[in-house]
Formats: sequence, C-alpha cells, structure tokens
Amino acid sequence: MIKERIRTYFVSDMHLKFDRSKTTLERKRKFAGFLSSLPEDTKEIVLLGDIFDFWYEWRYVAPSYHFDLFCLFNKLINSGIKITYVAGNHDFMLGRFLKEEVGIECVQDEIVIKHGKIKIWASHGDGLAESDKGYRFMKKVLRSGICNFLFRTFIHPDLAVKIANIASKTSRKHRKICKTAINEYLDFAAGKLAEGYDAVITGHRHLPQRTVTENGVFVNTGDWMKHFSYAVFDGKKISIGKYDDKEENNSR
Ligand SMILES: [Mn+2]
Repeated sequence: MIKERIRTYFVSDMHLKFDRSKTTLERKRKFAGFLSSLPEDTKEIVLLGDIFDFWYEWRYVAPSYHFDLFCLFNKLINSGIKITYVAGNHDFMLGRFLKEEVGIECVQDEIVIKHGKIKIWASHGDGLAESDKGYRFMKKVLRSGICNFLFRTFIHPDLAVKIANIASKTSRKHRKICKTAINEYLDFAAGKLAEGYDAVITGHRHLPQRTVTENGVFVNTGDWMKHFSYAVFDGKKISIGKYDDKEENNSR
C-alpha cells in the first residue's frame, strides 16, 4: 500500500549552463540519482531557484538544453509528485514550456507550505540582505514590463543567451557579497518567524545551513554544485541532507 505523501524536498542553485560539459553532466547525473532515491511518501519537490544559470522563455521558443531533466521532472509529476519552481535571480522568465509541457508549477517570489499547524515560508533569497540593495534595483529593471518587452521582441534568442552569460558573471560577483551577509539573512528570517511562520527556507548563498532560534528554524538549502545539499520537511521538522552517490543503490 502506498504511504501517505508527506515529504517536501527543497533544492536550489544547480546553475546548469547551456552546454554538455563534464561539470553540467555530472551535476545532472547526481541530481537524477537523487530524484530516483526519493522515498515513496514524497509529496513535493520545491526547486528553490537558480536550477539553471539562465532561464528565459519566449512565447514560442524555449531553451533547447536539459531535455533529460525535463523528462525526469515530467515522469515524477505523472507519478503524483508535485514540482514547484520558485524563481531565483537567474530565472528571468519561467514560461509556458515549464508550466504546460513539463507540468511544473511556477512561482515568481515566494511560497508558503502548510502542514497541520506548521507554516513554512520559502523563497530563493536573493535581495534579502541589506547589501543586495543595488541588485534589487537591477532585478526590478530587468523584470519590468518594458525592458522585458524590448528584450523578447528585438533580441534574437541566441544573442540573448550570450548577453545573459555576461550578466550571470556580474551576478556571481554579487553572490560573493551574499556569502558574507549571514546576519542579514538571520535578521530577515527572525522577522518572518515573528510573523508566525515556523520555518524560513532560502537558497542563493550556496552554503547549507540550519539555525534554530527561539521562534523557529532558518534553513539554507546550500547548492547543487559543490555541496549537493537539500532541505527536507518530513511533516514535523526540517533537516538538511547531502546527496551521496554511494548511497544511491541502498536508499530506497
Ligand atoms: Mn541565486
């Protein structure tokens, strides 16, 4: 008999590029192993942003890479697992392809997950720290209606991806700042916990972290580049896990 679905997994920051380099294929291979190791009571997978180093969909055109990953996602969705993508700072347009062809629910800013009396607030986490101020402005500009219209109308997709790669490098510089901003994240989380949430989960810093405070817990998912880490809510508590290839065959 199938157990009641209860577990929610949070994964972020895989930063897959549009290539088939060793690094890209290795990250995907590990992620595929992780997905196939999920227990049968898995309810939802929350992709907490920046799974791709750049994601942008036009109306009739979507990037032609990572078909293998979308097939895996689609298979999981058809088996009854919900997949939600919360946009990160590298996800500029989550569009029809992800939503309708793959079946992923796409969310722009944040999600709230409720289980009984437990309320979890989760978002990618970019722009949360005070030192992200300049970046917050840039994101507003890049996501604004008119800039988006000009971008998608007048720039050929192949050129757009090249431009994005340059922007991605700038964004990476910015991330170095974020790595130092731990107190700002904790302050932000404290505010959310004071609002009545039991847990706050973010990604973006690329450092797995779990800090228990008197009002609740703050968790950072880490990344899927170096740490291969994730957060999991089992219906009661949130813990951090690291996917280990060697466990691949005996975790089911
Ligand atoms: Mn990020």
